[in-house]
Amino acid sequence: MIENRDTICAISTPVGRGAISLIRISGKDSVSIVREIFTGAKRVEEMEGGSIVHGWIIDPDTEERIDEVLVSVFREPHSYTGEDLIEISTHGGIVIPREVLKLLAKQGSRLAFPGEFTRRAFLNDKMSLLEAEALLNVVEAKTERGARLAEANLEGRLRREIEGIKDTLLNIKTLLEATLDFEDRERLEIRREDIVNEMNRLRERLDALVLSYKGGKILIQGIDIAIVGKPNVGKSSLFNTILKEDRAIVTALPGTTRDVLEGMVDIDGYPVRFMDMAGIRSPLNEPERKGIQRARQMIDSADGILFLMDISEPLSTADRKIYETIYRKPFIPVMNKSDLAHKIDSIPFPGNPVLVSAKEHTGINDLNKAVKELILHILPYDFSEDMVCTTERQADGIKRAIESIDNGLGILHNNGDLELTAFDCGEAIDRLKGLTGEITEEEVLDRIFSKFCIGK
Ligand SMILES: Nc1nc2c(ncn2[C@@H]2O[C@H](COP(=O)(O)OP(=O)(O)OP(=O)(O)O)[C@@H](O)[C@H]2O)c(=O)[nH]1
Ligand SMILES: [Mg+2]
Repeated sequence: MIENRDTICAISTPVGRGAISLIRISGKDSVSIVREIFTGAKRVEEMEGGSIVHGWIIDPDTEERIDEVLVSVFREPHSYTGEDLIEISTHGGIVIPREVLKLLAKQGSRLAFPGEFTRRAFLNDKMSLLEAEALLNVVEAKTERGARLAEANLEGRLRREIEGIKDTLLNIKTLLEATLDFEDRERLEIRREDIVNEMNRLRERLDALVLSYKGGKILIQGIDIAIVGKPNVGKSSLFNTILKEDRAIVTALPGTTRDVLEGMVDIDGYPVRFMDMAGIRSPLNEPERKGIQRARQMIDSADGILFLMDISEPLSTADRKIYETIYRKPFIPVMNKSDLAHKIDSIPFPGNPVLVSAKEHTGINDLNKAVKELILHILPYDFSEDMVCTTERQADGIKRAIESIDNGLGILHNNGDLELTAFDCGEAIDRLKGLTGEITEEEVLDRIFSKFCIGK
């Protein structure tokens, strides 16, 4: 996309029901455009930055009053985008905000692309790419824990760590380049060891960040847990009980569920996505065959499994077969229908079975506890929420910087040319700059900002 700085507008609140709708206009002509359609206690062009005024949106062609509004004016560079920016709060609904938008377009403002306001904020140095991604995470976060993490990154925590590492790399590079002119061999050798140590420390910090992504992903996007078992063991019943909603169809007929249903629950601050699916057996017909195929795909992609069995029936070959397909994943054996007479007293699988009754809603606390343990088991060893990267782009960028550092270290170990190590440090710095957005590629920007909604 070409970076032209024309004036853009969009509805920034969700369209539809809601008391208020917020329309944003950003760009050099914001003030002159809004001036044409607004009449109020003060003229927009006379308003100070950061001030707000009450008035009316008027269709300049018919002089008809469209809506009673509040208009806030922010002046370049003290605005979200860094440009002249106006926010119009109109009444909610679908009709009025769209009408105002149409008037703005008629006056020469263009409809914004997804994420275009934030993209301009980035281009005007209002935030780094890491903070733009954190902003997206704030919106995506499903639990308080995830939101806190996103807020910390929005506030610059991850960027400061990356910048700290980048500065140290720059010092090393400068030192290496200075050492090139150095004649005294002995001192040069001392430095070589110092530099190796310093680079190893940086590598450890970057490694920790890459590892943290697994946790960041779980905290922001959630962890996927598939409810797996043979038909009729009570998967859909348990799914409904966990979600506290009557979502999935439950019948006494084996083979009821065909589609995959998913629902999100907050377990101790971790967003957990449970998936109900078809029971695994030899399918009786085409719809069931397709359902089981989907269930198998979900088993493959899930982070963890609830392996559901029916305690009121003896364990069967079908249960054992299912175990064969899930045992490579982290799983929890769950015995359902514990309200009925027990026909299983032990299982030939590892793990402590959790006893539940989806019907009587018992054992759910124990199940939640087991799920939390499973999450802690999936999270990287030593995971702390202090310093976490949350997007694949961040993890990949850091991995690439580590590669450059490793190349440089390899050269130092083999007593190679210091100039080459200096070059690798420079490359690592550039890769970190790509991460923060100091070095940008259009394609990367397109990818990041297209994930935003229109009006953000
Ligand atoms: N007594 C008792 N019955 C249960 C319990 N959980 C489920 N059921 C019954 O078991 C039958 C099957 O329940 P579902 O939840 O549909 O089982 P499912 O595993 O989703 O079955 P499919 O979708 O066919 O694979 C229904 O008649 C439920 O009422 C339970 O904890 N106790
Ligand atoms: Mg079902």
